[in-house]
Amino acid sequence: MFCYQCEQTTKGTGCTTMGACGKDPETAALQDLLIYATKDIARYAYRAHQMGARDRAIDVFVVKALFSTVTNVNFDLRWFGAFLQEAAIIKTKAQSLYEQAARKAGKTAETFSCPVRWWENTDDLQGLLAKAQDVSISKWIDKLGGTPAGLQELIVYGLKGAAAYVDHAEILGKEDAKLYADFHEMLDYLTTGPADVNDLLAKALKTGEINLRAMELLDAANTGAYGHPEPTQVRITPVKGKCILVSGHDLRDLDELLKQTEGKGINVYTHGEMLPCNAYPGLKKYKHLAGNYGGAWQNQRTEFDEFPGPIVMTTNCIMKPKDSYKDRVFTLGLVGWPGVKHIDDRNFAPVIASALAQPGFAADAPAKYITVGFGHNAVMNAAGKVIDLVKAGKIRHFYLIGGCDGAKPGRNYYTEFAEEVPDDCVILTLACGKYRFNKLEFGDIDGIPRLLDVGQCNDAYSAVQIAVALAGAFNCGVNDLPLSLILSWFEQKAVAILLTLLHLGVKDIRLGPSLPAFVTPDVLNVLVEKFDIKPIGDVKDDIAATLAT
Ligand code: SF4
Ligand code: SF3
Repeated sequence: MFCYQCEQTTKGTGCTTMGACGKDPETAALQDLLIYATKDIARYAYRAHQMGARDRAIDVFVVKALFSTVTNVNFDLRWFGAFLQEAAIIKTKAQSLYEQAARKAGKTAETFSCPVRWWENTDDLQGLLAKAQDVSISKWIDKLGGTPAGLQELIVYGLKGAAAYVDHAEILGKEDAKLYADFHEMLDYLTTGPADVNDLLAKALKTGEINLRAMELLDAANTGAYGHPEPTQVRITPVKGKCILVSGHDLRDLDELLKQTEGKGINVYTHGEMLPCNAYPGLKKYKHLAGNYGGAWQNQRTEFDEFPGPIVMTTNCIMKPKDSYKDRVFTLGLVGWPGVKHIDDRNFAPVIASALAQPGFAADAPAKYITVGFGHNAVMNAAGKVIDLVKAGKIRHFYLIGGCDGAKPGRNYYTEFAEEVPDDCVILTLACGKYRFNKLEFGDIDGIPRLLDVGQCNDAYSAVQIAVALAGAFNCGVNDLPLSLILSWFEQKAVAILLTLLHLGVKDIRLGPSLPAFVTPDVLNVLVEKFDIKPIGDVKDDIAATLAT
């Protein structure tokens, strides 16, 4: 196997014998083959779209396939075997859709050769595994060289991240045919074996634009279904009683669970990236949404062990469950772990039965709260005051300290950075990296909290909206604002967001805790030259540098 798609990749270069995440070589191989299959399917789907023909099943499948290969989503070999069987059916559909559309348009359909005949005998697992060896990323690196291969992967990872957001939006009934077509176009581009560095970089930025629209679509889906997040005090200590913990990112899953548990004497707690759900009017209306339990994903093996009830994993990031709590874990949607129960069609009856059979919390813990819910709508409502405070010199600088969390010790940088931010500066934060500092006391500046939790990783869209609005108010560009971006990455959604920021021309981003293995020194040079992107360094030096500009 060779996988270097996430920040925890072995030795910072690539997982080759077993994933640091727990992904085994066979599952990694089928994930590679599935990505190869989506590219093959996209050749037909893209051309069909161009002639006005689409099949929603193809579009949705490609997005789900991409999302399923994001780090820490699905570790189940059999699942990917089944996915490839479905992919073969989808390929036939896409091909005939394209050929019919071409016939209708009086054109001759192109024919494509595909060296690895992945769609044949998909029920033969060993055969699939053998074919997967021919599409391993290390093969592309050997063939094209590290820089072009890494840039191709950068695009694939950006698409994987964007696919997660498109999938969440689709679940809430929001879709955009053009967005699906753009996924196909980009995947089709990758089948041509592009090696021109400038062209690949331009396409990577285009992937950032695709992700911007994906996040916009999801923002509309989430706020359309559940209202705009509003500043909300969330309890972060448990209360007495039976309980269920929900982790991941999907709002609809939480909503359905809250509906089905209403009146059953079970409290529901959010975990990880579900914390911002407590701020949506359509979700916080449920009295038994009792607050948040625990922190970011990488602490789950301790936190889940101690939680006295079942745990529902809605998206990434699942880790290998300990035997002590494995029978209390339930996966949903695209998440999978071999031997862990999977909930279909959001029928939570088994989860409820498990909650009632578990002890629950014996007593109330001392009450503690944090405030969340500063999405773009809430911040815009306070924009007038914020602008006055900037003009009066009371707010000197804004920091966006956000992104994924992870287990590396270097991530303490983000905690120290937040602690060292001067008192006359405001911190915006988003995604699970915020758990590094969101329980600290930051106070306020004339009533404006110094720590504003914008939401989940996909709410980077909100942060962009806020930055654009501030730039508008000060009649300047986003890069001229007293704003610095201090980002942490872990998986491919963070890659997608980074590409979005670069697409928007945002410069001077500090990125850590380490730089992606798929970005070679050549590519890094270009990024530094064009975007002044830098690795994180010493906290005090970095703060001084940001305040000096
Ligand atoms: Fe390694 Fe990350 Fe790939 Fe897992 S997802 S195999 S940790 S690079
Ligand atoms: Fe976190 Fe997985 Fe990326 Fe949604 S939950 S930001 S790491």
